[in-house]
Parts: sequence; C-alpha cells; structure tokens
Amino acid sequence: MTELNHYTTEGYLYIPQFFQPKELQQIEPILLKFHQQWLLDHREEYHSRLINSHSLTSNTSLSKADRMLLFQFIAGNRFQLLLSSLIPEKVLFLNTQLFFDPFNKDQKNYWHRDIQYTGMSIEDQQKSILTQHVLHFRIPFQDEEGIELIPGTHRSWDLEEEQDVRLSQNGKIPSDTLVRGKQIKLKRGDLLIFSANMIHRGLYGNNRFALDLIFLGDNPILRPFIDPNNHPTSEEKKQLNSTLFL
Ligand SMILES: O=C(O)CCC(=O)C(=O)O
Repeated sequence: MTELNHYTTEGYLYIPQFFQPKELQQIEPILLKFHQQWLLDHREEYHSRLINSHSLTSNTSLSKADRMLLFQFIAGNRFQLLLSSLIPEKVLFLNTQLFFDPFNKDQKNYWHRDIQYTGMSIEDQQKSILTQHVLHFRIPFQDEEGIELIPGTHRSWDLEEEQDVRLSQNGKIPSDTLVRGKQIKLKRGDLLIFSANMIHRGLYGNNRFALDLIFLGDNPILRPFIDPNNHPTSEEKKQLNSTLFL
C-alpha cells in the first residue's frame, strides 16, 4: 500500500526511523530549553493538569537563531514531500506542541478528536471531517507508548459507545477502553503522522517527550485557527523558501 493509500483509508501513517540521529540532536537542545522555561512559567497548571505546551515558534524565550533552526526543521524537504502527497490543497503550518507525562502519575488520558474543541455543533463536525485535512506529525525524542487511535475515523463518525466515552456521557469517561483502539508504539527516530480529526488519545509513561508539528490544508474555515505570531516574519521567510508559511 502506498503512503497515500494508507493515509486515505486509515487516517495515519507510521514511518519507523524516519529521522537521522543528527536531525533530532540539532533541535533537541532548543526543545529542552523551551521546556525548562515553560515548567517555571506554568508550574501550577503543570502540577494540576497540563500534559503539553504549544507555540514554540512564537515564544520570546527562544533566540532568533533557535527560532530559525526550528523553522528550517519544519520546512524540511522530506516533510514537504509527504505533505503534498497527503493533502491535495495548499498546505500551511499551523503550530507546534510538546507532549510530556502528567505531573500526577494517576492522571488519566482522554479519547478525543481535536475538532471537538472548536465549538462547532456535532452536525458541523460530522460534515467537516469529510473534507478537512489537519495533520499531526508526532516526533518522539524518547521511546514511548505512543498514540492509540481508531483507524478510519478521520472520515467516519464514532460508534455510539465511542461518542459516549469521548464526550463523557451515559456513564462513560474519556479514559475508558475502546475495542477498536490500535496502539502505535513509538521509538526515538520514528515519525507518526495522524489526522487530528480521528479519535485518538496519548499513552503516558516512560517520561515521554515528543514534538508535534501541525499542518493543515488551506481553507476558509481553518485559516482563522492560524496565529501569525507562530509564523516567520517576512524577513525570516526569505531565508526559508517554503510555501508552508503565511
Ligand atoms: O499525546 C497526547 O497526550 C495527546 C496527543 C493528542 O491528542 C494530539 O496530538 O492531538
């Protein structure tokens, strides 16, 4: 099955050992520096619930040189090739996220579709997932338990039980087991691409530390979710030669 076929039917693409060690080593110190500062600035939220930070490229704690290195990584040729084979329309960079384990080791994970947090009605969500393209590129820096996802749900709606679990209704909670769940374990060096619209959850443990890059197919409904502060300035763009940025 080609990459495109696999993504089209399953909603994800797992590419073992996609990265050379030096590619990760180059950006790892930047991510760690960002994370250390984030932990200082968000102590309370980290201790109470947060399992990720975001918007690394807009953060003022990064030096200009570090920010440029991250943009160069994001705009890498091999990502561009994958993106243009997976998303038919013009592709834009949306944002970055860093995922780590919860401070409270008993904190439970949660099945969700990213689209459920947009405020759209269920009916509109059901329509939107048929056409939208929003992709996470998950890049683990530690071997981790990875992501559990329900193949095919990037383009199909939940079974009744799945919706009950995801939306905490009819006596279900979002961390309940779902029989159609498929775990994709990840090792440092791997790349997992998955649709943000599919039903998925993070699996905690092993002191995970993963960078997610998020890209989308340009359309008028998704554009407002792009924060231009996360994108390079026009001066920076000249050095990047990429169509992923505004
Ligand atoms: O890794 C996690 O904890 C959740 C990941 C996730 O939901 C996402 O990337 O959208």
